[in-house]
Amino acid sequence: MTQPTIESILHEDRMFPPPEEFSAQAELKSLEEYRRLYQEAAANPEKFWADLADKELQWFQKWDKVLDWQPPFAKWFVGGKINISYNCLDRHLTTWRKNKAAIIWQGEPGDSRTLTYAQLHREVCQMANVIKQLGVKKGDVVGIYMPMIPEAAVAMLACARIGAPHTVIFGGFSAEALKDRLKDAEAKLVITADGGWRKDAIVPLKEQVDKALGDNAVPSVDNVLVVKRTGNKIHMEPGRDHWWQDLQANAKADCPAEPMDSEDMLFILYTSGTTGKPKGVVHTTGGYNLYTHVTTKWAFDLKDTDVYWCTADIGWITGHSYIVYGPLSNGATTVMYEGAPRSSNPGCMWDVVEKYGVTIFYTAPTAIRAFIKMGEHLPKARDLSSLRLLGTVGEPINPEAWMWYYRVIGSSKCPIVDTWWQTETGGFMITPLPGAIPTKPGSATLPFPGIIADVVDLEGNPVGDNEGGYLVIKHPWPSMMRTVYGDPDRFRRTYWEHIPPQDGKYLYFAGDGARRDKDGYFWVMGRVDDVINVSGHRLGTMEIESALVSHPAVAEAAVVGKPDDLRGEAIVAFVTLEDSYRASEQLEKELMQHVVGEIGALARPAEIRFSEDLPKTRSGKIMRRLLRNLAAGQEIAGDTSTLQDRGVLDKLRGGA
Ligand code: 7RM
Repeated sequence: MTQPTIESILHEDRMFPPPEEFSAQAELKSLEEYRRLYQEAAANPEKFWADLADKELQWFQKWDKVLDWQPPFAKWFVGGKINISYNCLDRHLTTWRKNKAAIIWQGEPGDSRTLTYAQLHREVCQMANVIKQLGVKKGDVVGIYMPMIPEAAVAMLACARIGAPHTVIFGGFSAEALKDRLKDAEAKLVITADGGWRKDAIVPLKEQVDKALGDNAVPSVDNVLVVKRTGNKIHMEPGRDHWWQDLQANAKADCPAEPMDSEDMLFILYTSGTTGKPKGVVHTTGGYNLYTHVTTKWAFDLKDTDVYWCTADIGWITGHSYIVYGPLSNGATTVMYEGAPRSSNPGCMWDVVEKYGVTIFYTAPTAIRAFIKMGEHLPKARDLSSLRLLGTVGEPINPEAWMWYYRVIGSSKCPIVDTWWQTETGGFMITPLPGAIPTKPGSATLPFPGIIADVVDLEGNPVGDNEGGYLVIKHPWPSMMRTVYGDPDRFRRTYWEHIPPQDGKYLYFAGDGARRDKDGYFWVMGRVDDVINVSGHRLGTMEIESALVSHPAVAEAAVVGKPDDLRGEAIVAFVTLEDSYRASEQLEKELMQHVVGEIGALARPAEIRFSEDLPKTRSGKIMRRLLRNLAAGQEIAGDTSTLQDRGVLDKLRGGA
């Protein structure tokens, strides 16, 4: 079951209205209500967001101006003072939520922990004080390289509390990738753990940090704060490394939240793009807090009685917006799980649902496809009756996977919210509001109120119903990325000039292809650029190519995605070797391992094909389109007249 094609979903006309009982208790109860709200927001987005900012968040000082839009640079709630850690913690302490579970954590070897809002607040304050003690000041960047343990969320909230932007680096990234990101962000402090559990094994996170910082490779880093998690033996560098538990013992449990400017940087999160190194996506404080708050509340129909579980890792935007900030800002109970399904425990996800009575479950199509493969008997053997809403994110979902999710996990009674958004957008852009919008399997349905989305051609002209085009956003929104860290020019070029602005009108180019059906529903088809989506993780083909070429044996490399049943796409690398090297299975393994070392296991090629040459245009550009056809085992489609040497294709086909 590979990613849906336009042919397969053009014929998808199943429609699932929200269950009546669900709508009755939802904040938005009908399509008419949604449309009314949508129109109202579209007519005056600034007023719409300002009213919500007033109602939903606590400000130390109100803003002077809702939106300052100097395309493509936006400022929201200009002059306002706010702290997201305050909105996620302190304001709940004066209500009954003080002793409500904020985080329920299920650790991998079987341990677990629940932190109430009061306890979480205390621990965040302690860490904030420790971070300050280690010399971190407002504006200093802190790197977070952590397993899925509560201290990961504590670290983020502690940084936010004192105004130190965090940059979370996914624990699956290699030392090399970690180093690049810490360097680019000029991090002062790294927060990590002695290790984390990953499918029955310990991931040596601290060892990776040591490697990344070795030879003073990141001179900005003065200190490393290490959380004891697994108890495995690690090296502690005197003067640089500190145990969190030691410093916590003497840390004060009170630390006032710093009043931040709305536009102060909250975090940098690196994400893959078409060219060059991953870019640091910059998000700021006020608009991000508002948008993640409101989208969590409406798209998940969040109630105080919910036990909400998002299965993402904190290292991705989904973990930032929808494990930590959105849910906690709403005073919700958010579940964190360190484990993952694996052959030794294939039903573990359903055990977590049953154990905690999870009511809202949010995961990725790649996980759903894995659940399907592991078999219905696993969820069927558990009591999943607590579930009332399901969500999906990360890539287009195949209608058949959607149907399985609906029937087997949701017992044909839970609405499914298919949420389309990106690291860059900060929060959901196109998503059902589950009490109001009928769903269609495979469609993210309609834009969130306040979001003006469209499908256009390369000139920016809207295309007709069911015609493919580029997905764009036509008006700024509060949680939009503000810039690429240290490279505003790249921000402008990548997102705002791909489709040339007309009469000063800038369109945000998402990099996705989409179509809109006669009901106005959006069907996202996937990336139109050289970004591949492996198990819901974004990887730039350029990054993987650069990793390959950095190996002495490799002369040239071209990387493409090929359809894959489980992962959506799998990485196929075409490689030409330096003269003194010969292709071998041994070398193939070595190159795969090399990519893992440069980027991380998530970038390991599924296949490496050695070739004497790569198909190129006369001007020397590698024709990836042809390689994609070859990798997928398809006939070469489209025009090959620009190909420099047609013999190359025959050779590649023969050799494949
Ligand atoms: C949240 C996240 C973003 C890219 C995006 C799309 C794809 C995400 C959906 C989807 C179809 C969805 N951030 N994508 N959600 N495609 N339907 N519901 O995934 O920055 O890592 O990736 O993911 O291609 O551009 S991300």
